[in-house]
Amino acid sequence: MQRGMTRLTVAQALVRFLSAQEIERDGQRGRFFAGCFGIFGHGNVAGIGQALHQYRELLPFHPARNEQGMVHIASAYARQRNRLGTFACTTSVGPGATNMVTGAALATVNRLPVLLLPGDTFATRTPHPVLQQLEVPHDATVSVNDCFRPVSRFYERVERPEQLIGAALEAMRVLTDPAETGAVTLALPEDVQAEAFEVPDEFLESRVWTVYRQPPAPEAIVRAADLIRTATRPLIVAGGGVIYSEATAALSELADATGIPVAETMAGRGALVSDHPLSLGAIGATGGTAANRLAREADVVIGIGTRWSDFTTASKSAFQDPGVRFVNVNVAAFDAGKHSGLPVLADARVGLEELRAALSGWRVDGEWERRAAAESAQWGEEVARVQSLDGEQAGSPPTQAQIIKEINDAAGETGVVVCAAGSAPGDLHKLWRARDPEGKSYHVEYGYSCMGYEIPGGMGVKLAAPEREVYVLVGDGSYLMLPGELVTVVAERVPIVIVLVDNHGYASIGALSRSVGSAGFGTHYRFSENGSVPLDPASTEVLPVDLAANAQSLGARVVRAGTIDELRAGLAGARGADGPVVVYIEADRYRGVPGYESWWDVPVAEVSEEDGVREARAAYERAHEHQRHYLKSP
Ligand SMILES: Cc1ncc(C[n+]2csc(CCOP(=O)(O)OP(=O)(O)O)c2C)c(N)n1
Ligand SMILES: [Mg+2]
Repeated sequence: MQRGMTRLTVAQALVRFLSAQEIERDGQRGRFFAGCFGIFGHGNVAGIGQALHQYRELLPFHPARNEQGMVHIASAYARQRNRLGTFACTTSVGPGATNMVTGAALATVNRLPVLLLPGDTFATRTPHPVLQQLEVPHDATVSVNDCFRPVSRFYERVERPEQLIGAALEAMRVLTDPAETGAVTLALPEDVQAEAFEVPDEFLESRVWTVYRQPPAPEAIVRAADLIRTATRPLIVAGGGVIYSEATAALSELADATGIPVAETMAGRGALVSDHPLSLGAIGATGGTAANRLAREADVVIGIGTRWSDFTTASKSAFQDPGVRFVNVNVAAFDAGKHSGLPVLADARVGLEELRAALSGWRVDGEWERRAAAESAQWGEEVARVQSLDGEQAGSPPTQAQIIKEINDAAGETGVVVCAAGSAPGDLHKLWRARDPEGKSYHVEYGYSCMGYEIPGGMGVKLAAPEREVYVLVGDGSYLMLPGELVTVVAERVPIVIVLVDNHGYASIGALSRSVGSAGFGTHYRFSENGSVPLDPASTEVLPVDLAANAQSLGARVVRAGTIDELRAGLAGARGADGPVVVYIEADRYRGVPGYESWWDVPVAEVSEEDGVREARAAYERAHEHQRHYLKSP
């Protein structure tokens, strides 16, 4: 054996490498991989599984229940840590591996680092076809892991041991680069995992990856400041990049110095505390009147760390000024170029600080500032009105708006709400009062809006921030997608509060379906009209399903709340628990929070025999006229 070399299996070398990776930003340094989640099968148990066991002191292992769920845990952890840490995820070959594809897409869409280590079929191909292998007759190099290619920011199949070294370093470069990050997949054939090779000791030594704060090009800042100075109705749109870059203080300083009002995307919600005088709150399809009215008139829109999703832009109808122009401060060139914007390629914090310096002495038109204050005050009244609408008094269960208010109050300044899909994200986006100056109280995964993210997501947040209280808001539909991960939360003794809102089906899609003329078809949990046994006409509408009992059977402490008062008591009683507490509550399916002067492009059937659809199509065509291309160059 050569000097400076150690003979290890590929899996052992990889586990040791992962445990030695560190990340640093602003002089703060820490380990990058908090551990490894996994589910073992023949495709990883003898390779990665053996290595994780041998080095369990170096890289803590956590068993998960569903491979998708464990990727969600890693994504949520990474988001809460502002992308300065994550978990690795190991699976067997075949179904275990492909179960991670949805998680990979979620991470990549949201630009969150996760390292995926799916097992793969033999590099030698000798025993093929192995259990769970997909055979592709015309291409022997294909395996199901090729599904990871479009959803990964870096993909490699390690077919020979020596390949591991380059692959691992490239994986780390991508994971720790804020402009490139997302899911990174290293597919590991099961024979290669167990194969030994001479590993250079340097590969195993501690390695620090520094996240530098990319400064903007000086000319770009001059041009951006010149453009903003010409504006009479400028608007800042704060995205997730503001929070990941820890730029919330820089944002409020820029707003204070210039008087430019701030609207927030889903990922950027909470970038400015809600009681800041220039906070307009949520913008876009799930936005409020303050942000949406000012957006309609804005002449220069300054996007900071946003990827301009259709929810933010109201499907490109939010900004209606004919000459509207965009400045995009973003660490990713891909996003900085959107909407024909003036690209300011930079870290959000440095970009905001330099913009403030370049705009020194300039202040927004007083009329616009007064407008912002008036709209903001009016929106605050509307939020209070909506949250005072009492379902119970109307003889029905509490409304979701009321439930959100209780969670918001319980969460205080630093508690975190976690959510992903259904009607709750839109309601939260509109109603949440953000109080944490670091902008970490609002964790709604709305890039992929993946049902099932909520419970594993809450666990990831709590692992990343044990000092914060975590409140998961999950609908009955989302709960049923991935309830098994509750067992992981129980096993790991993670004290989070899960508010399970049962409205007997997909209230959100039901409302959407009614709005496109399809009467809520297929969105209500009830006995099927096409069921195997003829439907008893006297049967009740609600299915005999007890989700609270389900959660209890999975090991959680469960509180059944029938009223808002019982919800409040349940939330208070959950404090100090040593594991998850599920507060189950039924909510009014139909008394939802309305939309506010916005639109979402969901195409309606152009021809139909149904009157409702024809009416919806006519409304769709009228709304569509407001869609823009934003082609005007800055
Ligand atoms: C994995 C996945 N499948 C489908 C969808 C489409 N979808 C969005 S919301 C929703 C219904 C969610 O139901 P629930 O969690 O009960 O929330 P509610 O709409 O009732 O508030 C569906 C099916 C999705 N977002 N994610
Ligand atoms: Mg529901």
